[in-house]
Amino acid sequence: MATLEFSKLHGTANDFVYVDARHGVPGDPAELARRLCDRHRGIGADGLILLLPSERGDCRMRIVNSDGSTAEMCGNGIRGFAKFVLDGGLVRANPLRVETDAGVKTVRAEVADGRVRRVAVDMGTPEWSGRKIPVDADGDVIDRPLEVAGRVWSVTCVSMGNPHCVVFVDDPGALDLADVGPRFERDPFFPKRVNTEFVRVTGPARLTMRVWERGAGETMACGTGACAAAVAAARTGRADRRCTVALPGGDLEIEWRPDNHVVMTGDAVEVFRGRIEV
Ligand code: ZDP
Repeated sequence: MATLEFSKLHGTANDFVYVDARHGVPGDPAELARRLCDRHRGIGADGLILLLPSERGDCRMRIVNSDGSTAEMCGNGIRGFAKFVLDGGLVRANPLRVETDAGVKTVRAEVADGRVRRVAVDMGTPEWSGRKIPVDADGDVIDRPLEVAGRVWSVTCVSMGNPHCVVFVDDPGALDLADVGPRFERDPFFPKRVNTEFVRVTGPARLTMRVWERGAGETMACGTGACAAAVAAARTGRADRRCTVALPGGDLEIEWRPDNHVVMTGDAVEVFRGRIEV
């Protein structure tokens, strides 16, 4: 048995357990994530996020989904990560350069009364090339028909460091996501599985979406997913390059800059800190 200190934070209600793992963690991170994220037998979270040392940035973030799989990048999680690191004085740098499996991201924290409140993240550039996302297609996948769960959907695919499939629909609220989501996630068109966003364009600068996340199921929000929805909407002429994405857990502001970088801004909230025997 070992005692693990953790913080629990959320960004737009996408919640994570954060652990300073610069000196290691007890046992296997995948097993640890499954135990800690369990909402009945553990702390409860959509994923586990570890602070690690970095040679390329100020620090490194690793995200393990609640099912134990590893994700390359995590938009809501990286905002909480900045708050965890900066409020705790674990690393002192703002902007903070965070190494992820999707490259080094620059994170700017808005601080008020000595606490991080909102965070803007340069999420890098979208990757549209099918094989690189990866999806099982050559070239870009823009409004392409794909049959899943006995229905033909029009899908636009993009990587924001992790793979996304954006589907524009009239009424995301009417979908049986628990049925349709896993079928997208496990469809052979997506060799590394996929995060799927069901999006309604509600104005020239406003999208409403629900997300089924790879390795985590339906969540209240997905930062990389909101970026994916925004660039897919802009590229297909459905919305402006600057928009608000409304998710069940709250709003995210997304800007697809002229230099092709996507900047996401949203909240970062600490819920509690604690110790747990593992
Ligand atoms: O790519 C994946 O496996 C995602 N489930 C990772 C988590 C993404 C996240 N919800 C986000 O906000 O980008 C943290």
